[in-house]
Amino acid sequence: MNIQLRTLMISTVLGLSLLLTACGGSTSSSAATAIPSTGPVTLELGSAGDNLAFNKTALTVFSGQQVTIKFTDNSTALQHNWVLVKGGDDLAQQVATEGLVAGADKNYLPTDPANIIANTPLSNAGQTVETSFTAPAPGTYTYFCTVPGHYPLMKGTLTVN
Ligand SMILES: [Cu+2]
Repeated sequence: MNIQLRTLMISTVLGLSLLLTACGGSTSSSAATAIPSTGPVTLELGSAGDNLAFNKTALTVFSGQQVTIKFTDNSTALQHNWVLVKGGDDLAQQVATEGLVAGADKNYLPTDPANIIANTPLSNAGQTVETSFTAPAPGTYTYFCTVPGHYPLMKGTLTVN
């Protein structure tokens, strides 16, 4: 094969691949937004001592990821829980009010769990409680404590990428 023919073949192949790259724009952008393959994750947080606050107010996971939350009640006398709702602060306020109406017998959780993605049981002082769930669609979600008077002080944001 002479050099001229080789050069011609190489430039033809290069030209073709450039053409394919240009046409493949939509393909490469959808690949960039694909869900990363990530394994199960355990996230630990607690109450900020005796304060009505979590010691972590921001958590991040990937959509579709299997998530376990371990919540430790670092207070000396307070009950808490960790509740994740399918929305932001407005929905958290609604669920907190419904939980207050439901009362301690229902762990301060609404009878209808439609707005709740996950929740731990109530914790007593010094106790660690947990819950597992599959991370929902990308977005931001409020987690908070439904023990009366703790919301809106005791809350945080779960970011799902
Ligand atoms: Cu609380």
